[in-house]
Amino acid sequence: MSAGKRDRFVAVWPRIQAEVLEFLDAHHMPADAKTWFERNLSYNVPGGKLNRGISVVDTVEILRGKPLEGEEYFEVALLGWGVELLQAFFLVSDDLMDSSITRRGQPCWYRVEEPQKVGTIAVNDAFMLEGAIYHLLKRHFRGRAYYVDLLDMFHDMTYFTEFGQLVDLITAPEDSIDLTRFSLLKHRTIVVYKTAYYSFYLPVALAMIYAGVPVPDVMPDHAQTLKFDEATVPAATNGTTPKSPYHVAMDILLPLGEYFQVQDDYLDCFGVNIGKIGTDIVDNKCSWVVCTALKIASPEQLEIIHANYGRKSSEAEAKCKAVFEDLNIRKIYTDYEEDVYKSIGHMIDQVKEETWGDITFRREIFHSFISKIYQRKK
Ligand code: DMA
Ligand code: MG
Ligand code: MG
Ligand code: MG
Repeated sequence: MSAGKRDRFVAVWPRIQAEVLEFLDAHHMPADAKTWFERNLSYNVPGGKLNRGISVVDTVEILRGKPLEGEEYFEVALLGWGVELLQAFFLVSDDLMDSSITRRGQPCWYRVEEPQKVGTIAVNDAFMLEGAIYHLLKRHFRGRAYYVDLLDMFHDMTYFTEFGQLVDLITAPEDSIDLTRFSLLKHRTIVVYKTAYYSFYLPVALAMIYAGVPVPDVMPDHAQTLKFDEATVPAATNGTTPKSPYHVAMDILLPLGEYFQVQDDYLDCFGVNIGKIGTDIVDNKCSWVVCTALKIASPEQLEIIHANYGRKSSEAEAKCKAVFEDLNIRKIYTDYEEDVYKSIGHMIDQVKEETWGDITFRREIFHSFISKIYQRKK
């Protein structure tokens, strides 16, 4: 990604943050509450890679075939910051639930002690990050015909993410370690819901709604057709009716999001300087790494994994990692990455480009996305 693109996106954040905080003034909130929220926003929203937010801008520009200018740029960037606020809401709560230590190279928000201990106030702070999204949407889009489509999109993707977090968390209970609950199919259910919908489909769908790609009567959600016993996430419709561009986008972006979360799971175990300390082994998570290991481990190796996975000790964690090294999970991962990169590339090649007035649904939308994550190291 060019530095200029990122800088331009970051440059609108102060205005967005100021709009959010202005509303607390309008409600005569005490000064310390405003200062608290300001710190919450500054600490949790702008410090990440910003891929999700910038993808909203990229997608509208690709649909239009030209760069956005002035107030239009601001509006689209605001939708992008909406996705980043949603991400911050999920991460603040995820770190609390996962008992994580660091995020983006600094202590997780709930662990901050100065100038005042955050602790479980982080729960309310997460809710407020979410609340800011709807305040901003109302302020800027209340009168537009597509306002309700934007709202639905944020709400639906939020709900799906929460489904995914639920399955992630109950599949990893702290007190009962039972690896028979884990499989790559279970993993797919978890990651499509907890990551793919909001990280991949949401930014593109928002951009399509904003740019004016016609919204079908029934938006895709895969509930009818998403079968987790098949090798790839299948088509969103049965083929009798032509697919809407939203369906086409979902067909590509869910597998892409699955690949992204496999990378996240891999980096949790094998990454260096990823800005966060991996906790998946100690947290007993159904991660791609352990699911892959369980499939190929010898009886002796299985015994070591069973005895050490999900235990609250770094010795046990190290024993699991040693088995994962012996099983050559690193090599299996690089092969997986090549395969999935190729197969998603083929899916993109088959997208039919379509034009409505001055907007064109282009393959470039998906190329731009996959190039942001291919072989990522953090
Ligand atoms: C990420 O799962 C999903 C959401 C909705 C935050 P994770 O716990 O693997 O994320 P991380 O590795 O960033 O803690
Ligand atoms: Mg986590
Ligand atoms: Mg988690
Ligand atoms: Mg992770």
